[in-house]
Amino acid sequence: MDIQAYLATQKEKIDRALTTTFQTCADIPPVLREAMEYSLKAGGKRVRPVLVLASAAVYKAPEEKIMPVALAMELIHTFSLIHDDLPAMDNDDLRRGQPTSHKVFGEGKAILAGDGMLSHAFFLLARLGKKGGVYPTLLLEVIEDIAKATGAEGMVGGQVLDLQGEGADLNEEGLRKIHRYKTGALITASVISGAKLAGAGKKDLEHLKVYGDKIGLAFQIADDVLNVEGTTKELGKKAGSDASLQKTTYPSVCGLEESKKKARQLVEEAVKSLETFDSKAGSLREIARYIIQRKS
Ligand code: GRG
Repeated sequence: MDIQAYLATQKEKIDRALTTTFQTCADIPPVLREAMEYSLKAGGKRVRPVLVLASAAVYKAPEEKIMPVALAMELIHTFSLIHDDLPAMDNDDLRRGQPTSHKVFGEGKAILAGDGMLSHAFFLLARLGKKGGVYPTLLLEVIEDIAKATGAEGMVGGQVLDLQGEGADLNEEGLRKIHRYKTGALITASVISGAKLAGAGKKDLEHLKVYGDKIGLAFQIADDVLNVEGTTKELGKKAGSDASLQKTTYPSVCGLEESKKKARQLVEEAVKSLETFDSKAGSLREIARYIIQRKS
């Protein structure tokens, strides 16, 4: 398959759905709507929603049924980026090639735009129960998984460990833990939620969890490498920021070449975890390979 063409098609569909997601919410204050749409429209690779749709496609689920979950994952991710860029956290001026939310709207509105997105994500998920076609207990399980992956035992917890780790002398194990929480949890939840709602069985879900965990870690290692090797223009965010913040990263602990080797190994293991799946898992296999080949 042509992974670039596949990703472009999926991204276009997701972008289209994202632009209409607030349309039915008439009461959003205009400036808040503007701030939320600003960050969503700024771009982004849409890796998490692509994963939701790709894992559901393994079970031939209709895309329109799964799309709200895909949008929810992108909303949660974009919320995390807005908050991550704040002066109290990484203090970044550039994201997705544009000035960060707080630079344009001020810190207060940027925080609230992130809060609004997080709430809207769970609104979309809960509304799936009303639309029918999803067993309430299954939906609740998916909402539980996503809430856990987002919160204190997932991404938010990972961000706290990341803040604590600035300037600290972390070893690879400590770093792996931060990456697994901060980045991996949401990636794994994307894979699992799409598959669960599409009807995946217990055994498949176990394999998909291994796949998600492996690509999640590979994704963050690739991000650490790109922060060293990429340019600000390519990345759409400040290159070299990890070193300026004295962050412990894979390249700082293991060196650049060893980090790349580890990422390649994880991708191989991720692909291997899908060996019992047929050709319908082809997109998941290619996404795993793309994750370490990307330039942004
Ligand atoms: C303060 C409540 C509260 C939450 C904050 C900030 C945060 C939680 C979590 C940080 C999440 C974060 C920035 C993780 C790093 C993961 C990462 C590699 C982000 C970049 O993802 P890409 O490359 O970005 O998918 P695009 O722009 O393509 O979507």
